[in-house]
Amino acid sequence: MRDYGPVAPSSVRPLVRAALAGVLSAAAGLAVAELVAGLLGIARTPVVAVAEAVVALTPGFLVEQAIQAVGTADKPLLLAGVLLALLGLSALAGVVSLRRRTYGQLLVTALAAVGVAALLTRPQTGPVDVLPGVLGGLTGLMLLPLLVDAGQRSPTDPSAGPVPRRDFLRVALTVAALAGATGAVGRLLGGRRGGVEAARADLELPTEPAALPTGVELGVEGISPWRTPVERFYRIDTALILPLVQPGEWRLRVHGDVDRELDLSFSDLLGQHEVVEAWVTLSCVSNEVGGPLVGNARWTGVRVADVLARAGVRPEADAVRSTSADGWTCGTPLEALTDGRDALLAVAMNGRPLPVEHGFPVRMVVPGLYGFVSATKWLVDLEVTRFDRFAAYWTQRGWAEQAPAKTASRIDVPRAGDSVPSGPVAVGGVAWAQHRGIEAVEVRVDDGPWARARLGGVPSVDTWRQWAWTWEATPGAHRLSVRAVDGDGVVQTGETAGPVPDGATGWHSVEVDVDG
Ligand SMILES: Nc1nc2c(c(=O)[nH]1)N[C@H]1C(S)=C(S)[C@@H](COP(=O)(O)O)O[C@H]1N2
Ligand SMILES: [Mo]
Repeated sequence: MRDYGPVAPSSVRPLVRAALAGVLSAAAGLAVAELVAGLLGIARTPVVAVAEAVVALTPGFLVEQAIQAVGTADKPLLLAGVLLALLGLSALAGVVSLRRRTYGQLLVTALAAVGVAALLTRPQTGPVDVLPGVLGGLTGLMLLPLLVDAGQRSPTDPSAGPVPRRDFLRVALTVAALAGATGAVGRLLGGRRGGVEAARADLELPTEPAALPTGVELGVEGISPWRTPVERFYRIDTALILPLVQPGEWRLRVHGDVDRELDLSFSDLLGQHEVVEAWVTLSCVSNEVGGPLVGNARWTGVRVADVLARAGVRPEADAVRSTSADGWTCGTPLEALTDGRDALLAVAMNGRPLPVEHGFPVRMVVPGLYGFVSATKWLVDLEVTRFDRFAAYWTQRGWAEQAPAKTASRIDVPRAGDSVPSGPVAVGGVAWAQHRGIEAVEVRVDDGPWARARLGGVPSVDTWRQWAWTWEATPGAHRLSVRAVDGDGVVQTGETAGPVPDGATGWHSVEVDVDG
């Protein structure tokens, strides 16, 4: 690493320039973060995430005092504080770069890491959501040494004098202008997300926050909550750029093998059809045995069957090809949409408008089928057709054409690798076989006999069911396994298979240590 040597204490100019270089590289990083967030429809920039994390980490009484002291200015003030701290530390990064370039870069990396970490702690964030932080950080990291160099005497020719002020100013102003323009474009694009969030907040839907049906919770610590909170609901889709659809601009086209094509607005959809609610468990075909890609929510919407009936389905059809605002497609058997089950064009999840990530303003939910063949988010098009005339997105990529959800069960507690005391130990989890229901759940220790678990209640055959069993644990290493019996009396298969092409099978088991 190159060194600039000691800075003459009499000269403040190098320090000021280096500090400015730090501030400018941070500004450029922020601008890139803003642009990436705006482009991809990501809700939070790193600065906002850090501000939110500060609130989350600050004791409640302090937050309240602060709000009382400054009133509604609390948020702008907090954001300004985070920004100032960032710029101050970035100025410092510039200055310490004079000593050693790596010091400055370490500091910038640390600042970016704080931003990324804050993004990761926010609800509803996946790997894509940290991109603004990562790319913004890289921008700062790249620019810092370049800008520091631009302000100091030529490192290759130390005999040359200091860089003339005019030259440094030109570089600084160029970077500032580029950062400003980039940030402004990012803001503009980001405003779309803000606009859709505002429309979502204003939306009045014929639903209320979802109350739990009675008896669904067994009250055993460690079992997944029966109703999955929206912010903990798994998210799977191919959308790098989140589709942002205003309900006021949303249209649903219904066409293909129908007597009358339909072109519905959001208010047509809700105004011309009965609005119904249903608890439905949604699972992803990619879920491994024991995996997290499953959730249960109360969905509000209108029946797909009602919309199709108005269009008039022709007899030759056997499928519906649905398409999202960003061109993703899926194929669903017409039968599953019209046989009386709660196959919905859903507008709300747990009593609130769908989150943007979960398909706002309208998505499909069909009990009994994996998401990739039924649960189109950001839905805009329903084509009544035949399976032999098309292949949907994932079917083109080697996954099945039709995929009923397979019977599955999961041990939530104890967790793999846990140590538990000997004596009675609560074992429990969830089991699902959507639209067939769960009739029984059985647990076994090592290769012992299968024992029947207690079951939580359910409002229908379309949701998962909590189960629990009390184990008289004996010291040593043990393996707990679970299997379910579906509503048709079929025992979940123990044969193991991976997710491709139509869902994983096998019994979930966990190894635990029982203390002596
Ligand atoms: N538009 C769109 N809809 C989609 C997908 C997608 O990639 N794009 N993925 C599907 C898959 S594979 C699943 S499992 C569910 C997941 O829904 P969720 O993210 O609300 O949990 O959405 C389905 N709907
Ligand atoms: Mo999926």
